Amino acid sequence: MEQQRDYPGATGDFTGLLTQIALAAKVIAREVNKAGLVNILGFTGEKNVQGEQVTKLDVFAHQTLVEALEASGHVCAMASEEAAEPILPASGYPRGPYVVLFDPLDGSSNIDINITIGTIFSIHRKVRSGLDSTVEDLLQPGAQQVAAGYVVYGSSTMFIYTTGHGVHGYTLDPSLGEFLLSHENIHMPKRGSTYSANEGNYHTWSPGVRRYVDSLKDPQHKPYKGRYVGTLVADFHRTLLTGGIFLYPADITDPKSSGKLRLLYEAAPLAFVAEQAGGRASTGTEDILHVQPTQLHQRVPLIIGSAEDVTTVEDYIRRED
Ligand code: FBP
Repeated sequence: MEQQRDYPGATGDFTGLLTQIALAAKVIAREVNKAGLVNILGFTGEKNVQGEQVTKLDVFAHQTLVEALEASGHVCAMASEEAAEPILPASGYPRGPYVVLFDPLDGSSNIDINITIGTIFSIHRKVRSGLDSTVEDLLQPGAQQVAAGYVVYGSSTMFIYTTGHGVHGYTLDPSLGEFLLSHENIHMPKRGSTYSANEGNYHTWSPGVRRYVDSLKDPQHKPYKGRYVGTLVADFHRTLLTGGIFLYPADITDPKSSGKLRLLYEAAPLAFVAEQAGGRASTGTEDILHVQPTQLHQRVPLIIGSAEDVTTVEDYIRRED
C-alpha cells in the first residue's frame, strides 16, 4: 500500500494481486506445516506435463494459487508448472491486466522428508489492450516482468519479492497470520564463498563448468563450501542472503537437454530478484532476463548468484571454445 502511493496512476490492481498471492502462501504454509498429520503427503499417481510424478501438495498448492488469483479479478491468464496449457480465470470472475506464472510447489523431492520447499511467481502486464489474453502475454522475456518473488516454507515462512525497486523480505508471524517486513532492501554480496550444484551430474557438465567447479576446491585458494538442499528456492534464498553461486547447467551428454529448470516460472523470476539485489543470472552465455521464451515449459541452464561469481563462470565457459 505504501509503495502504491509512489504511483499516482495506480489503480490498486497490483496491490490487490500481490495480497492474494500472499494469502495463497499462508494457506499453503498452513498445509505444509501440518503435512505429516493430514493425508497430504505422497503422490496422486498422476504425472504432470514435465513427466514428473505429481504430489498431493503440488495439487493443493496449484489449486490454492489458481483460486486466489482468479478471485482477485486482476488476472487475464495464468501458467503453472502443474498445468500443460495456460489457465484462464473461470467464467464469472472479472479479468484484469496481469498474467501470473508460477511454480506452486518447488522442491517436490523434499516434500515428504520435511526439508524446505517453496513457491515461485512471476507477474507480467498483458501485451495487448482488451481483456482477452493470448499466449503472447505469457511468453514475455524476464526483463518485462513487473514483479517476481518466492515463498520459502522453512523453519519460518518468508515472502520475498521485487517490483523493480529493490528486494524486500517478510516473515510470517503465525500468531498474527501476517507477513511482517523483516528484510528490507536485501543486497547480495558481490562475491561469495559457497557453491551449490548437484555434483552427481558432474559428468554431464561442459568442460568449462567442470573446470570452474574444480577451481572452487583448489586448496591453493580458500576453497568454497559446498551446499545443496535440492530445492531451488532454498538454495537460492541462502545465496541471496550470504552470496555465492547456484548452478544447474545443461546436460551436454543429451543433445536435447537445455537444463532442468523452467525459464518462465523458476529461472526468470529468481533472475529478476537476483539482479534487483545486485546479483546476476545467466545461462552461461546469455542473461536469463534476455532469453526470449518460445514455449510455456521450456527449460534453461541456470547459473545465478553473486555478480562476480556468475561472471567468473561465464569466463570459464567462454574459454571452453
Ligand atoms: P520442482 O520440484 O518444482 O519440479 O523443481 C525442480 C527442482 O526440485 C528444484 O527445486 C531443484 O533445484 C532441482 O529440481 C533439484 O534437481 P536434482 O534432484 O536433479 O538435483
